[in-house]
Amino acid sequence: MSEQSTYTVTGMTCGHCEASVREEIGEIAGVQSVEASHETGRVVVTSDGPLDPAAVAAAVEEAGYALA
Ligand SMILES: [Cu+2]
Repeated sequence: MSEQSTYTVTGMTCGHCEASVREEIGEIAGVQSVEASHETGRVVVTSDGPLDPAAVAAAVEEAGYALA
């Protein structure tokens, strides 16, 4: 069973930003895939179970952005 969560990330302006966010969130245990759009700021994370919101926030910050 996989679970999907949607986040809003501020500060992404191009495909490189999207890739940074995808890479950092992708390192969280249990994450299967990450979609990110700089146009909408939406980040959709598919994982094999519930994610720790603090871990997601930390990963986004590590990439240089912030959760809205
Ligand atoms: Cu960018």
